[in-house]
Amino acid sequence: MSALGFDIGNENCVIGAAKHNGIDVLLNDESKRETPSVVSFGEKQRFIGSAGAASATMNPKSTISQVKRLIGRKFSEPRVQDDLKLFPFETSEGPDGGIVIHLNYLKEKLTLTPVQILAMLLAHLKQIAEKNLETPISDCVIGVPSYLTDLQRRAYLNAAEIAGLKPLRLMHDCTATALGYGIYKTDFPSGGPANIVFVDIGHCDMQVAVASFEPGRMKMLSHASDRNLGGRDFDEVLFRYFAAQFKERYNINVYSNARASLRLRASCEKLKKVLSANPEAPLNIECLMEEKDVKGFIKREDFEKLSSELLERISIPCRKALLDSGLTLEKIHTVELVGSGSRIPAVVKILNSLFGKEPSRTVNASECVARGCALQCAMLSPIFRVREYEVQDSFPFSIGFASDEGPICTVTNGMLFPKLHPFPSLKMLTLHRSGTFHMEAFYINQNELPSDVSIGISSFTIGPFEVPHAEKAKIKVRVNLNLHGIVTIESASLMEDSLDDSTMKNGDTFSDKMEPNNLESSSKANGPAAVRRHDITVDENIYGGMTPHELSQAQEKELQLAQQDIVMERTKDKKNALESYVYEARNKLLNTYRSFATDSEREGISSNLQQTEEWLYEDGDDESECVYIERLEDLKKIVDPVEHRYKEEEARAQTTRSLLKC
Ligand code: ATP
Ligand code: K
Ligand code: MG
Repeated sequence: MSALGFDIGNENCVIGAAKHNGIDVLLNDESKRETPSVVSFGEKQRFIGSAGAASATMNPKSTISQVKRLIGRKFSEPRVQDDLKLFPFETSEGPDGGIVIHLNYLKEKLTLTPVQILAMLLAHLKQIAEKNLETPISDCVIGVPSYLTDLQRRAYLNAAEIAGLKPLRLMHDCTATALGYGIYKTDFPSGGPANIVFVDIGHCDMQVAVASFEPGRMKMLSHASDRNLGGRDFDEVLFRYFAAQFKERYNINVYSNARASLRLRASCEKLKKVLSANPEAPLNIECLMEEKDVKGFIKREDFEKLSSELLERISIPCRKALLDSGLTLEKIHTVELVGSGSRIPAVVKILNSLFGKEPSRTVNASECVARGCALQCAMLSPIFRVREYEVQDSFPFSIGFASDEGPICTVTNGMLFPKLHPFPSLKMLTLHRSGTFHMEAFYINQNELPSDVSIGISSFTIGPFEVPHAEKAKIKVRVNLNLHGIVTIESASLMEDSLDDSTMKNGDTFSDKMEPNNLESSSKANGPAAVRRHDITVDENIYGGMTPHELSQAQEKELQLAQQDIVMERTKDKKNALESYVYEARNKLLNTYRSFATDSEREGISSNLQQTEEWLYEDGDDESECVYIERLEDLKKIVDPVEHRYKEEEARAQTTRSLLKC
């Protein structure tokens, strides 16, 4: 058994694994610590991760990257549309308003959702981990951006389920980073908590969090983010600059050509990295399009000028996180910079002036999320013993509840979990109802949410139930903002409470409006022994997402696609086996087997080997597994007798040698 942590970045994924002596980052098939977040559909099989990235330029229309941008989102969202314009693959609106990806695969039309693509990535990471650790894996913790909505969190869980993984927690990226940072650190300043700001700038987004550390525990004070600001936006600045330049200078329209766009974007990214270390950088692409070689050049200061709007936006979530943490700048001990997008010198400069101190880079910027998640997984798993350490996260959006008859607790407008409420968190609602009723979970404040997110989360039907001797019964509803940051009604029960009955008989009026004292904490959930409770059915209706039927269909599809990949891998193996057999047999026939075959046997075998070799390069280049197996069997039939004679002779010689030794 092991405990895994996954960082699913928009560009790269990282796998952390808790072992008994610490956390390791696992290497992929190419011995790399980062695995590209890419799924590519080849002619007959999928290529995922590094192999997917390798086939991206050859197959732009059937290569899906940046799926993180699309998970749990609506096709019609303006920002989604902006992204889709940049992606070479084809998409459309799904029946539920979600995104559907269209592919041609195995001579058929294939439609997939972003959740299914994420599942493929997760399954690939799972496979890498299983190969590394030589054991089946299901327990994991997956890092997620703090700005994810309820629906998006559910989408991550769906993807994990399709991939055969069991996430013990979806963990906010910055919380994972903070956990890894704090748990073994001993050199915090004395006298009060150490407050650290974490700034993570990745490929597509930036997240900022303020965490406070004390011996044995940490607490997330605030989360803020810009889900549309990351390294790729700086690439885009360069892309637009050079596309315009090339239009003028070479008369080519890069936008009209998917492959050329892809190549120019990739070159701009490289150029950007060069500019992080050098004051200027050249750009050269051979045969970009219309058989034209292109050349360009840019100075760092010009790049910074072109990026000024982006650079200004960096400070917005930083200010917000600081404000929400309730701390002043003087109370901030350190600013820790993570995520590879933060390597741009101008970004560091801005943070430096904003916080009034040089940001540190003591955390491993590309691995911290995966490591923190692995650590959390080990802490949650019963088979690992990790030092006692308390992690208290906070939720970035306010969540409220309403029922048929208005908001629960009118005083607070239905607020159940105010912004930055610690979670996981259980709340007990006490309502008085006479029959089946409905409740609704929603985000209270549109302003806290990323743009385009609607406030509705889910609705619940609670009932039916019998009301004994009274018009209204006391109903207790347990609401859980769970470890994943997903809000659910965990249970509802009818309370047969003698005390309530008596007050009712006294003619008291009952209100289901929540008064503050009706908001009990979970510890008071078990009432006095006199109370009898009966469970009531709760029917949950989530606004969007997958139905159980769709989920099982997706699981089936994934199995089928995975099986196809396995068959193709095996076919390659069998073809390779046949190929090496041909070379080996030819070699042996000339050497070790030489005196054990008759002339005609040798001739027969030779010509057969020759034929097979030619066949392999021509008609047999792309055959099915069993054809290669048969072909190999056929060859073996004529080579085996010779080999047999040779082995017999070898054995005889061996016996003679050992007899002589005696
Ligand atoms: P996200 O967190 O947004 O989902 P991710 O975790 O995959 O994405 P990272 O691996 O943290 O992203 O960062 C990738 C980004 O960092 C890319 O945009 C890449 O171009 C950029 N990057 C990497 N190295 C440098 C560098 N030396 N200078 C500037 N940018 C860099
Ligand atoms: K990453
Ligand atoms: Mg990241």
